[in-house]
Amino acid sequence: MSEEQIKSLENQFEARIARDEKIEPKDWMPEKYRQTHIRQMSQHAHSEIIGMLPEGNWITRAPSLRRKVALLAKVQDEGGHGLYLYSAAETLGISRDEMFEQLHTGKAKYSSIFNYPALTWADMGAIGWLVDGAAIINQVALCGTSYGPYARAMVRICKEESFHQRQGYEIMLKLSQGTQEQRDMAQDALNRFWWPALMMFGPKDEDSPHTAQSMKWKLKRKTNDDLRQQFIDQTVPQAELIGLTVPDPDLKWNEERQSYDFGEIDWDEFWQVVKGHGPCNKERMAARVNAWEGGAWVRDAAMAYAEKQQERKTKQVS
Ligand code: BYC
Repeated sequence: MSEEQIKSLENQFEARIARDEKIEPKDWMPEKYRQTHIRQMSQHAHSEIIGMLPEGNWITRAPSLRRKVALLAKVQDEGGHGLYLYSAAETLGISRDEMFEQLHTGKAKYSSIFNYPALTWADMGAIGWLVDGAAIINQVALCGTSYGPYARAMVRICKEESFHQRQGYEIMLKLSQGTQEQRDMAQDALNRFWWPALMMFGPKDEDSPHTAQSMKWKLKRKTNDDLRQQFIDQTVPQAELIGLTVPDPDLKWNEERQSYDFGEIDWDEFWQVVKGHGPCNKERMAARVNAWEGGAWVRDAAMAYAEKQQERKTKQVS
């Protein structure tokens, strides 16, 4: 293709983005648009799958049958989200095997939040309330993203995340109405998960290498800082309502901005965790690699079955 032809395709592409049209898998797209989406969507999928681990670990220890059923359903939903997202990413020409390879070799990232341990039952409340709460804010914006399969996956995922957030908040509500020990456990979970939840939105806009381009392509509809602020403004009143204290001495309502001012995030900690040195990075990756290796025989059997079926069909036709 000549340079002129490529320029013309790029112009048509930019015009479609400007008109808020969705880009579909068979449409022409700049290579960088395709690669950026593969990066973000596959990392999003990996986050959903790795995100099953901290909560999955508590299913057998849920304090009642009702809690166990809800947690089981939630963890299963996260697995489903990962599968939609892998399928959506595959429409961009990457295989699932390649995506797993990138995860297992550390080339692809996953959300920093899942490298923190879930130490008590209250952490199930804090994860649902804060982690799914942060995820919804990020994902509601992504429902308007420009790549059709990603946007459509987000619509369904957001509906399920909303149930997850409420089940987490309800756990925190019940604990905060309980004994002193239960209230302390809820406060301790909030203390440990508050700052890592704020880090989920990514680095500050000024330190984010991808935000400017992703905003232009309407992959991102809001910046990292805008979404973080929205999360804080929404969540602080929820903490107050159940009598918990947000662990930030600099948190203060700003009348002029009609928003909360908040303290400085520990960005060194964030980058340490992203680079693989968080409290649970090694454990999480080992669990995923083991699951992948242990499941090899299932994939082989499924492939052998599919090949046999195909052979049978070919024989019947000839
Ligand atoms: N953790 O330029 P930036 C869930 C990386 S799971 C790790 O701002 P971008 C749930 C970033 O990848 C929902 N890495 O990048 C599941 C980039 O590195 P690379 C998870 C992070 O992509 C189970 C570099 O830092 N949600 O709901 O424009 C149970 C520079 O950042 C993080 C999603 O995945 C981080 N927190 O913006 C419960 C949402 N932040 O790729 C709940 C989809 C940044 O150049 N993803 N990095 O090596 C996004 O919206 C965007 O990718 C981000 C980052 C806002 C996260």
